[in-house]
Amino acid sequence: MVKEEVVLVNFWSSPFGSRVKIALEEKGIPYEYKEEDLFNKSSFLSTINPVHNKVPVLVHNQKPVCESLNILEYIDETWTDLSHRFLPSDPHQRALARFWADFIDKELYESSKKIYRGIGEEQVIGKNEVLRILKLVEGEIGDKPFFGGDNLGLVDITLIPFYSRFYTWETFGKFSIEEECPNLVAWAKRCLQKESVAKSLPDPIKIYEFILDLNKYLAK
Ligand SMILES: N[C@@H](CCC(=O)N[C@@H](CS)C(=O)NCC(=O)O)C(=O)O
Repeated sequence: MVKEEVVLVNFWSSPFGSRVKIALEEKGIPYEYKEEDLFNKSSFLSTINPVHNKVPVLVHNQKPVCESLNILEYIDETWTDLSHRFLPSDPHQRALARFWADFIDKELYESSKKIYRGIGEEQVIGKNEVLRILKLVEGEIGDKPFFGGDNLGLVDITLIPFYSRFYTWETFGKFSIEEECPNLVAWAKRCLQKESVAKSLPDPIKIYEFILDLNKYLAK
């Protein structure tokens, strides 16, 4: 068998990078981890992601794949024989999973930034937007253990990295996500029981401290 070379280029706090870590862990794919200093980006990053110059990038046998959702689908399509599939086989179910993953991807990060970067009215807007998104998403779990059914699927892997940021959002925004979205928090706790998730998510306190420092750095 040809030896696979799998490298993940990432920055430790990235929720997008955590998605890729979870996917690789779920499939049991051995990989090399390369931490990229986003405050002093390497020339390697611009070689492997010349369009966006962002992490994560998965380099599989020297071929880079960019954009976390694209990487998740690439992993799912490349290692089909390992573990379960992240995307359902039914085309309509697959379209729905892609819809929700895309919705989370486009909306949640940007709205959440208003909570910890904004002040006054902007912060309130961010909090309301985040709760609207989380409540819509929560409605999609239904009575399944995971969005993907009995296993983690595309939507679970897209959303769960943001759980590490709930503490930051709640502390800055002075609200409780568990009070507003109890089923979603129960889902997140279920996800954390999976080793693939537990070992891929950064510590919420470290994220909070990092964001405090980043806010100071950006204010300079
Ligand atoms: N849509 C991208 C987002 C990636 C992204 O925003 N990465 C951030 C780290 S969390 C980054 O590399 N930022 C560096 C920069 O913006 O210069 C994905 O899903 O992979």
